[in-house]
Amino acid sequence: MSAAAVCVVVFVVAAVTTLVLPGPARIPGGTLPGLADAHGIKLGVAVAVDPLREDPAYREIVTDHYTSMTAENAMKWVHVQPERYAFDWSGPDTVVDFAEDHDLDLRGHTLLWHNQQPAWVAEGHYDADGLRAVMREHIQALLGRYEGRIDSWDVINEPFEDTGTDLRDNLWYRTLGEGYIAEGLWTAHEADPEARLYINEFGVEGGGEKADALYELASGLVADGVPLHGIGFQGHFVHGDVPDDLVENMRRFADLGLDVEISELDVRIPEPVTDEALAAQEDEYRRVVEACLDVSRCVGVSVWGVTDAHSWVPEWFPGHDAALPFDGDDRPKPALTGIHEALGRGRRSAE
Ligand code: 9MR
Repeated sequence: MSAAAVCVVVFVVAAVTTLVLPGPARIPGGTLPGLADAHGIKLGVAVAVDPLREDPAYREIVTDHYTSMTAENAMKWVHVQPERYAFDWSGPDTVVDFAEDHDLDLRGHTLLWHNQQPAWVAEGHYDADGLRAVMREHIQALLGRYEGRIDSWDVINEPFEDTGTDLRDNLWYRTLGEGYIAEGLWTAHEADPEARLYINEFGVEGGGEKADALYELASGLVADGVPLHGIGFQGHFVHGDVPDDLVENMRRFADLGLDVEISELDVRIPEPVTDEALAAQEDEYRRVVEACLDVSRCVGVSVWGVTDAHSWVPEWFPGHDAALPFDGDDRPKPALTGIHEALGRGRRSAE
């Protein structure tokens, strides 16, 4: 074969390889976990218990691509303590053991929230002292059981109304007043003094009045010496609407001395899901990971589900799909390449 022919063959093979091979193989410079570790951020994923136990392909996606896990549902109140004093540790144990076996960090999710509360809590008609006792028992049992094994906890989840600036009118607020937030954080701190404690919220990733209200709340808690260590910006985005001021917004929270992280990233695409939309989604994932890398106190980015087959999106937003970096057949999507490219670029120090 002539040199020219060899060149053509090499070129064609390279081109075909580039087209056919999925995301990470196209990007030089290391594995996702290796790059995430090298740049000092966690790359996390929310997991469900059943596929973690039963599906080897699911497990492999987690261990090959991520350095951290969040239990998508298993540590929520309704599953952990469905009846008072009747704790079910089977789900959380599976997640915690898996994380330890594979050397993954763990985000604990979540303690005080308005959803997925069992009826005995939600309809318990407790007065303030009664509810305070219920809160302490739950937090002490859960954090106590896994003390030192779960790196951070979403202690307060979604404390603001969906839109606007009001604190959410949830059971905790109605019964204990605004102070429930500090009480929850102090209780969690006593139960596991090493755990990093978070407020986790949505619709606050870019600037705006809800983000400003969260900033005021966080500033006050920090000034009062309450053990608040970080803010989780959930990051449930709609394709085409990822804010462009993520860095600026996260930095002002970081300047309070708080860690920040993107805690539940997904980018849902209105159907029909086209190749163009998936390509643009690649850029959106890249931008979000770059934003984290551009904030020195951003400790990680977690995506909210292992594959599109496990995502909450199609059920909750009919007509939207394809929000995650792996498709419903466990294949990597362009979004994974976006993450990989951002990590390949690394941190820019511009603060
Ligand atoms: O992904 C979770 C889904 O399986 C549950 O049905 C739902 C119940 O409200 O909660 C979802 O997770 C939520 C998370 O705990 C808090 N932020 C919003 C997430 C998506 O709703």
